[in-house]
Amino acid sequence: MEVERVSRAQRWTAAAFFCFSFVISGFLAQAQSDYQPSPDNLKARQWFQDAKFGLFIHWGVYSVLGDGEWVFHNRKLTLDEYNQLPKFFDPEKFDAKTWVALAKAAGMKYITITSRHHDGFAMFDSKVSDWNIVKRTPYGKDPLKMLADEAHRQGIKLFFYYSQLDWHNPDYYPRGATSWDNGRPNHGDWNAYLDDYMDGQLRELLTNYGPIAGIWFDGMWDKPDADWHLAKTYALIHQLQPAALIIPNHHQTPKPGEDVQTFERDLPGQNTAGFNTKVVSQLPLEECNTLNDSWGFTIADNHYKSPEEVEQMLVRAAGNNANLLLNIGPMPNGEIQEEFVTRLHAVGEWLSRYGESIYGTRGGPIAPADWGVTTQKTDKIYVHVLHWNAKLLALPAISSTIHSAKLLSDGSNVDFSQREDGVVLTLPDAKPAEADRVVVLMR
Ligand code: JFZ
Repeated sequence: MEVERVSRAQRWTAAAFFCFSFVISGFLAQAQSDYQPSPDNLKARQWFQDAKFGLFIHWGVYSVLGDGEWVFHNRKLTLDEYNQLPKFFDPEKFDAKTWVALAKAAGMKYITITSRHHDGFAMFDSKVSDWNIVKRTPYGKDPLKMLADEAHRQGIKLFFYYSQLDWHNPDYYPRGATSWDNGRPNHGDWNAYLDDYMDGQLRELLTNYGPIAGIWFDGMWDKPDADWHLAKTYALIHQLQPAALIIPNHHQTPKPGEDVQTFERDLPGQNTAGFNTKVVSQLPLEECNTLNDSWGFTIADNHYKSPEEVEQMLVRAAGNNANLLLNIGPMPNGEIQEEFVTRLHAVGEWLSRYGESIYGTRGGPIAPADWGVTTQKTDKIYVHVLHWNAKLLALPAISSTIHSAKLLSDGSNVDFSQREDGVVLTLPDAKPAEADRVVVLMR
């Protein structure tokens, strides 16, 4: 009897294992063209849309030169020249706790950090290649591990930016639009680059750092016509961490397997930057933008946005049903410059008062316009008045009946009249340096 039960259990295990491996291999082999997001993934998308605000961090050995993350390319350096940079990268002031606490103080719910940028330099402990922070720098430690541990501890989610474009690895061949003669040979193994090197590193990132909220890809635009083996890479990610969101900065219509559509320095559908798509998909949306004009640490960039400008940027993103991923470029010593810190604290203070009209909302029922935007949550419509000097603001018609209108800041009543062709609000005067007058409409 005992024996019988064991063997039956074993048969079941074997059968289950057979089915499991069949499903997994089938899943991996098959294109993600009939991609059905997993329940965990769908839940993560909801979380993402509710989160609204994230911290983008561009940090790498390029930070040493204080001239942005494109310095390798912009100065047309050779491999031999650039290879010296890691020797000077020693961020003795880096403190994961401080970074995570800063993001939290700013009211941000996630961090997206460069695990490697176009220079291909891994800012983490990678066994796939020694072109990484542990092997090549005097620092010798893995800051992403410390950041991941700290993010988990403080309850903030972590995404990894990963550049598919590579200016360093010879197997990134044939090279792309941004290539220059930096001393790489004129041959290389593209398939090895994708399947061994890139997928190998992604496997490390999704295995060794606990739950990762997603991968933020960048650089496909360097070789728009190449076969990037996307189905394979995306399947690998979803297999290793089903909830992880794939966010590609390829500036194209989303492809199967992708979970969030991102827009660089632009609101969804507005292509002022010149390289974004005007197609806005049904996926969760994100806008990334900079706090000054740069991504990576740039010593000569003093063009900081004011706290009010940043608050308005966040509000406009939310009103367009999108998140804002706001960037800082920390210094090579691991510190974050004061100009970033004060602005992030100011936005966090603003969010502590107005967060209700941002977090957990979706784009409102009224189309975004020059005067401002709307967000909505259950029975509330938040009218964000960003750019309007007149006393009366006439909004387009709203299908539901409005029962009351109040200022979010102090709960005072706002006079309004609803007619078939619109809603007219009598606005209070704007206070000096007030980024946003928020009127809450109850429907
Ligand atoms: C890309 C990166 O090149 C940049 O360094 C930064 O990481 C940013 C978030 O993403 O920026 C781009 C990408 C593509 C174009 C321009 C900037 N493009 O196609 O013109």
